[in-house]
Amino acid sequence: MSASAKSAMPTNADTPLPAVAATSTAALSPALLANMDAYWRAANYLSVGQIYLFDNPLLRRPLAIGDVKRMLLGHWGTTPGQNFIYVHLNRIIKQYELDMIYICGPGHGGPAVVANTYLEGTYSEVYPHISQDIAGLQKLFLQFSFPVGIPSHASPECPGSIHEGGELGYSLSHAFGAVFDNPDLIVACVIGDGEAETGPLATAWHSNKFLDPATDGAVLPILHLNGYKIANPALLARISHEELEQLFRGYGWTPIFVEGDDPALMHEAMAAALDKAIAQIKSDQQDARLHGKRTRPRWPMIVLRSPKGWTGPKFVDGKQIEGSFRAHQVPIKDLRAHPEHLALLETWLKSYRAEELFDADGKLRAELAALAPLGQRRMGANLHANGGALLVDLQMPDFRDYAVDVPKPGVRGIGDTRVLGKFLRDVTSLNESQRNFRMFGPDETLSNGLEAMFEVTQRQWDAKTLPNDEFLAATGRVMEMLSEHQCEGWLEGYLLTGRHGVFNCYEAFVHIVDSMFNQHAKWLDVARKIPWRRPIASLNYLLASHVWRQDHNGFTHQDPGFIDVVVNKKAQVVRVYLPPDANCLLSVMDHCLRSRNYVNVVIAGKHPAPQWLSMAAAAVHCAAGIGIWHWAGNEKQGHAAAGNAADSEPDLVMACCGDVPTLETLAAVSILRAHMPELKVRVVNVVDMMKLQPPTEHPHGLTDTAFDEIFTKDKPVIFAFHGYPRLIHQLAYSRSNHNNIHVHGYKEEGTITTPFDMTVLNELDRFHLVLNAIDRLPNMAEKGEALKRMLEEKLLEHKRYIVKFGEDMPEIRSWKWGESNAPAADGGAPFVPA
Ligand SMILES: Cc1ncc(C[n+]2csc(CCOP(=O)(O)OP(=O)(O)O)c2C)c(N)n1
Ligand SMILES: [Mg+2]
Repeated sequence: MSASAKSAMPTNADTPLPAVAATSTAALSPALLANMDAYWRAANYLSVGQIYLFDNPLLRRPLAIGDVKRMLLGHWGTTPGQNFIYVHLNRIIKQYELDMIYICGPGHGGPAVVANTYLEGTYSEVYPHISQDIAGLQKLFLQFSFPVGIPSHASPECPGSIHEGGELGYSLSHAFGAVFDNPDLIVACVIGDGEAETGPLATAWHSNKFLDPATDGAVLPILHLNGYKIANPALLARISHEELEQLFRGYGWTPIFVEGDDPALMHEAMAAALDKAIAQIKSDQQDARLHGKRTRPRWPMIVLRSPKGWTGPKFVDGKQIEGSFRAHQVPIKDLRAHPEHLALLETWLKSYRAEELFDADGKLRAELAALAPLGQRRMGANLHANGGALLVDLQMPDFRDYAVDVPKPGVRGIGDTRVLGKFLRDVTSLNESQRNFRMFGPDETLSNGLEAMFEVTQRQWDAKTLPNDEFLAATGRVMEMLSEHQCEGWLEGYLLTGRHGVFNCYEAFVHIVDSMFNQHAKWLDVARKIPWRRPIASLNYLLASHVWRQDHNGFTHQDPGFIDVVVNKKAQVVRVYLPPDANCLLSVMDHCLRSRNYVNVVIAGKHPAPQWLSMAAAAVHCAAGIGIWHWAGNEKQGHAAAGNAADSEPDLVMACCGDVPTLETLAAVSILRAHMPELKVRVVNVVDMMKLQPPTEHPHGLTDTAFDEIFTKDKPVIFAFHGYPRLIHQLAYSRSNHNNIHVHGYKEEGTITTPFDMTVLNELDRFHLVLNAIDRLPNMAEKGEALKRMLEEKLLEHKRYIVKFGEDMPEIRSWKWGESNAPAADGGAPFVPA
């Protein structure tokens, strides 16, 4: 369908449109049309007021330069179009009793969402000082983009927002995340035509193939085709109408065009388009819900082609503003230097005829206020946009029931994520009736070892299926699309509307969403300080298939740097866990799924690997986040042998963080203990990286005293770390023993090679750890030199062996803690711990 509502003014359309008589739809009575136009004018007035006015909010006296803010900030261009959309959505919410929220894709349209949530009354309810009178208006205007006021975007401070839209591209993925498992919700998602050029947005149109019309809600995309970005035309505005229509049809949507610039005609056209869209959504849903129709609907979407900066100044200083990129930010500037600009601003403000819109006290007139929906139907008050208010705790199985039996340290496991998979499977089934838990991932649930999920659920998929497909169904708890952006955006939308989930991803490729993580962490940081925003479930990353075990993939798949990105964010928001074995992984994930308002990063392995702790010990260790593994060290025996059991200082601390570093550390310790039994070695394992920071930097941080008790004040610490070594130094730089901490980690050496050789290439392997320890220990003399020569020979032997046989040496593959297979020097007794 297409409705053309053009005046003589040229718009950005380059192709004549088939004219549909807008008035033929008669969706609006003349009185309603007039009131809706007045409401739109009120929203536009409040938007311009926010950008410009310091005082004199209703222009009850002539505008003076002192009434204008000194710094003029904000974005006008997108705002009138969004105000137009909002007033029309209010009408259909009332008419069809819709449960609807609004996503402001071009989030720089903050003045629009603030203006509308103020007009509908929500704003004053959450911020009573911004009252519905002249004093409130003045504060509303002043706070916008003003020190200690509110940001210019659709930020967490704005009621009704789940999407700040500062970084463009994620609106549609957030919208879909919000409607999964919310069958009665419709998300009206405004997408900027510039935003639509971003990669994440371009692929988000495909989200319609993952929506179940029976059990999920609907998204109504509204492409805001105002023709321009900041300084350029928008691509979608410069392709032919036919091409644009075909593009969206190709994506599986039914585009409804509303095009023009004459307000009266456009009101009619927009109302008709929305009526049509809602009718189609309802009928598609009924077909699926009542008639069991299983074909994918071609959901409606709206293309709103209107001038950028609509109703604003047409020309300033001889340059076109309305309908051009110059409308993007503040259209009339330098008012203090150019008095004629003050007059232009006054004329612009007066064009909205505020005296017709607000009563003597400055309150929106009752007949206009009546256009807004009531109570929680108002988009600013809809609880879906304050998801924590709807959050229902997950039904959690007891993670201890999934414990791996670890009668002694070093027993071989099946792959830590495979154990976790069974726990997540049962989280899924226990919450099946609540429908508030989903797992997201780009095609990797199976390859990350979480195959147990498919014992109880499927991948949700509403495109074609073939008999040979596996685990695809119209409804399911697993969401897989090969776009990390979609997985992240869907999950964020799901969490922000009060549900729970996990994003499982290859460690290297989670970097694709570094920036989305940044934005979500910023949202959480701001939201947790806003009293009316209720805490939401944490965003849980499960990074399996990590840097150390990319056996078939090699260098491109080896990158542990996501942690570095994460730790830059506010300590109150981020948590990073590296459980060394399956029981620890279970304990950590149980904690993460119960937590609120965090981003939790959990890094775990999927390959068979040694298990260290019984479930009881794992729970204690993970609760502490860091601990001395007395069973692995020998400081107690060493001291006793030296006749000084009271002295608790070891000679050497071998620390580890991550599953592979833990394995290599324990293998290194077994070498040291076999060859230097008199050496007092302490083994420290770190699960919670934030323990390394001081408590002033992170709430989990160890005090200096506690840190010194674990790492000593002056003994060498050989620290085997999963990620880039610099990070440990960054976290521990202020500790008294920092100069003695020698970190081994990923040094960007990678290729397709054996698992052990990956550690050798990066000097994280047992031999290099021991070599470094010897160099750091005083008085090693001849014994140390002999061991070093032997280990250097071992490294050469390792290279010769893998090049010849293409796998690790048997003594590496079969190495087990506590067995007498530490390499024995001539005459050296092999180590067999008790
Ligand atoms: C990912 C990203 N890149 C760049 C920007 C800077 N930026 C802010 S607004 C804008 C233009 C947006 O144009 P459009 O989506 O068409 O919005 P509208 O015309 O409605 O203002 C750009 C490039 C951004 N916010 N996000
Ligand atoms: Mg635009």
